[in-house]
Amino acid sequence: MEIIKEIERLKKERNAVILAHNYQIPEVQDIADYVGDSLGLSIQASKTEADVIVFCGVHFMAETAKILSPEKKVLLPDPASGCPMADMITADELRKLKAEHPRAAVLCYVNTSAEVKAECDMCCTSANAVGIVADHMKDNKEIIFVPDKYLGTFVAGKTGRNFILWEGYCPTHARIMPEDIQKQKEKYPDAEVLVHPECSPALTAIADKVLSTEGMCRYAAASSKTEFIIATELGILHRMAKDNPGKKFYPASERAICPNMKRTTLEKVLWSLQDLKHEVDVPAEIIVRARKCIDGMLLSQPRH
Ligand code: CIZ
Ligand code: SF4
Repeated sequence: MEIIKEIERLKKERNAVILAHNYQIPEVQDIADYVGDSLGLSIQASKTEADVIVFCGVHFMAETAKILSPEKKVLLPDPASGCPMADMITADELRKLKAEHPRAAVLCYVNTSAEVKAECDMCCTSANAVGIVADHMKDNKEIIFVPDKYLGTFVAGKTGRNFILWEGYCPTHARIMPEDIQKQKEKYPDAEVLVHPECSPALTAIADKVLSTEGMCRYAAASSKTEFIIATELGILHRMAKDNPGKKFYPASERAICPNMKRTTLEKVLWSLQDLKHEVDVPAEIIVRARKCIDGMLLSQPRH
């Protein structure tokens, strides 16, 4: 295809790398240099030698890449690709919550703006949240966890801790209902049910395994089972099927589509490389403050 050739040519000319999240559309995943979760993408962003990072994901992920590589140009092919969950808490709201709990340590999910991260002590992804709390926050008597109340509830349960939670959630994962899983279980009784911790407790309760997207990919590859019902954003199914020929992956719900993740198209990736747009910038002072908790996130290995 002409467009793919042109993307490849411009990528070389610009010395660019294309990073794509697991929830991106198949065509975008297929032209990316690396496909992964926000932890993996952040690691790639931190060690790339490219001058330009085309980030096929949502805004907070591109901001994280910029914080890790401030000297690089970080581009978001569609500037309107936001994350409604990340938008559910502002830095002002977090400062107010901190003032109400002055002794609490603050842990944020990576799905937050750079400004919110600048207010936090630690940052986690769904792949390493349990490990960060168990290994690095043992001595913190009070912990504020923002913004995902479902991930927070899940991690609190796993670690036996009590968190001060925020009322945030992912609208895409919240659309998956327990009855969707029941229906798929009736159709595919031998399938294992893998549920993302952004789903509600009603779903994590009926899961065979609760895993981040990378955790799901690793688990499915290693499992002797051949059928899986997947309760997360549908984009992951492309990668799972591609990496595991012979195994079958069924969506828990056809409704689990993140409109923001689907905004990135091949055309927009091409335009992004042609025009060097849309650049994501983070103020220097925020970079310094947010960097500390992101560095901690990168050092903590995934634990499922
Ligand atoms: O951390 C990420 O990339 C997200 C949003 C989900 C996951 O579990 O990988
Ligand atoms: Fe945000 Fe949910 Fe979309 Fe992920 S799937 S980017 S958490 S809205």
